[in-house]
Amino acid sequence: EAPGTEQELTDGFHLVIDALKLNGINTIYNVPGIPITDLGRMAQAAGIRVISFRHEQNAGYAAGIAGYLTKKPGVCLTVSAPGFLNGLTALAHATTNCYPMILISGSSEREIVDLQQGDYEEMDQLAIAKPLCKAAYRVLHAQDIGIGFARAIRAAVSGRPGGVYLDLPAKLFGQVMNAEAGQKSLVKVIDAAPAQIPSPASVKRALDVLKSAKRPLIILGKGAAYAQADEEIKSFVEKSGVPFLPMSMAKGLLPDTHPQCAGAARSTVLKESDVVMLIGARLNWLLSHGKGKSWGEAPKKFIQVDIEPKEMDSNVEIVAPVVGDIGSVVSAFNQAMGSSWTAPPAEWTKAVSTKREENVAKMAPKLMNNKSPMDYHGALGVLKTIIKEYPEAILVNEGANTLDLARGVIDMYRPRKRLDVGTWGVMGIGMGQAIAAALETGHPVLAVEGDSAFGFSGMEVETICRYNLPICVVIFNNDGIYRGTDVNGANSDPATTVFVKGARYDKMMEAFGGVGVNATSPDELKRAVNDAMKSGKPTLINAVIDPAAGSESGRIGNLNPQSVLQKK
Ligand code: OXT
Ligand code: MG
Repeated sequence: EAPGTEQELTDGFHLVIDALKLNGINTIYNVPGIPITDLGRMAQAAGIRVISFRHEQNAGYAAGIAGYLTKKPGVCLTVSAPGFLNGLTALAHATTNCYPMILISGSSEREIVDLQQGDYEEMDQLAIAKPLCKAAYRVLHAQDIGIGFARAIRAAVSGRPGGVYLDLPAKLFGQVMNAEAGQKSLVKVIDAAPAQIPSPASVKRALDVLKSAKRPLIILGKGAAYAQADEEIKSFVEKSGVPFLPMSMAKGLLPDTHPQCAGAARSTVLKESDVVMLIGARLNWLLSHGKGKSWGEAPKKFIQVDIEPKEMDSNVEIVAPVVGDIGSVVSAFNQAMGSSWTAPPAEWTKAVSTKREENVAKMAPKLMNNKSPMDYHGALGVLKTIIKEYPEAILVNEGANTLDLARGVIDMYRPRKRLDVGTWGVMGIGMGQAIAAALETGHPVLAVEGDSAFGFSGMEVETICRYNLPICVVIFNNDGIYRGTDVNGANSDPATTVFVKGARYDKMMEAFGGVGVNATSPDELKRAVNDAMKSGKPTLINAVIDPAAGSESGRIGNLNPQSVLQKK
């Protein structure tokens, strides 16, 4: 090299940051430490939002739900072995729920790890991640960073979205290369999630089956919400005149108060329908696998719309599979239906709406009680009104009774506003999802949490205060898991499902400068939540619930195995 022509250099740190920015990824959910502390610092300096959590699992759940809300991969960045493992639950959760997410973990020296010589945080992370995600890659050379990120992004969002693992060994960050060559090595991913157009024959078959129905039903899953084809879906459902049942996170795709909504007549429509069209919903345990008691005796035909061909016939025969992305499929339906679609028999739609009105009327008086301590319905009646007044607010929800009753009681009005435990029924998503929802959407968040559920991510209230996020956490404090009334007959240890009686979770929020409120009646709860929604200040309300009000496992107590020897 001639003197005075010193070449410009770049390194692994900068190439990682440039690769993210080039692909429009502007937020990282992170817990710092060796070997990625400086990466976080430099990313922040380069204009990326680096949100620093207290535990990687919560950062991971934040990244996953960010992916769901934005259709861009949510990125979680962790340290090696233990940090990686802490993030892994969230990665597996993202894959199961079809959220696009990339878990990036720093890792230790390959040479030492592979010879198992006991390196700092030694672990073969790539091998461990592989079975739990859609794809897993390791980048060993700085010049491969561009390709590594391109593969990770494409794998996360294309086809059925999911979790991707990207392993970045510590050594990679310091590797130096020519800056221009480095820039050229980066890849801006083109058309990361290409439309998947359904075959015309499959579209016709599906509509023919739907047309032949006497008692049709449409089930909308969170895949339909993810698609962001809200207008197409709404006009399809309305044009068809078919009653629709939203799965938990599909609530609000069309308002729960829509005249065709069958949410409050769930048992009736599952049992009595003769043709069921699934749109972005899977026939897993949440739909009793499409068979058995909940589906009734009458023969049933299933139409399924899904981007993943392997989903078809997974549990029962699908007579009309339609493989494609939901936006493309539903717009093909709309086109093929033309203007001459005949609504389903009035006998059926009338029966469904009558059942719905009956159930809604039955519930209404329960929501108006002003008992103290509160029961679930009294407290939820208040929150139902608040979501009606703030339909843009995002509802995060976890627990058992707290989850199942809130799902039924709180009507949703807009798409992707209800974020909950998803396919696994996992506790711990609360604060991570609330934080990401606030950051990614700018809307206020109401997190309705069982006291047990909250415990899985409770330390992140500090994160909420640190970033001053418009999040109102309401803890349904019934002194325990399902109920606070269990007793241990054998010794002086507390029963396994009960917590400290009369705990004051609101003090946790105060410890970090947020607003804490103890609410013992629906009136007090209403005032406190309204104040929080108005002020946008980080708030935690300890809502005192009657410890005897809940039931075992909420609505899914039937899934508990029973001992024949010992009756509960
Ligand atoms: O038609 P019918 O008559 O059937 O009536 C239905 C609707 O028509 C009607 N409905 C309405 N009526 C009137 N008005 C309106 N608006 C209306 N809307 C609906 O109501 C009924 C019910 O409707 P729904 O809900 O749609 O139907 P159903 O039959 O319930 O649906 C079935 C399911 C399966 C689809 C549904 O139940 C569902 O989605 N369930 C999800 C359940 C779930 O995921 N639960 C979480 C896991 S439970 C357990 O595992 C817990 N753990 C263990 C644990 C976990 N999970 N994770 C980890 C990491 N570690 C451990 C723990 C620790 S829960 C838990 C903590 C619990 O304690 P907390 O303190 O947090 O919570 P509390 O219980 O409050 O104390
Ligand atoms: Mg509880």
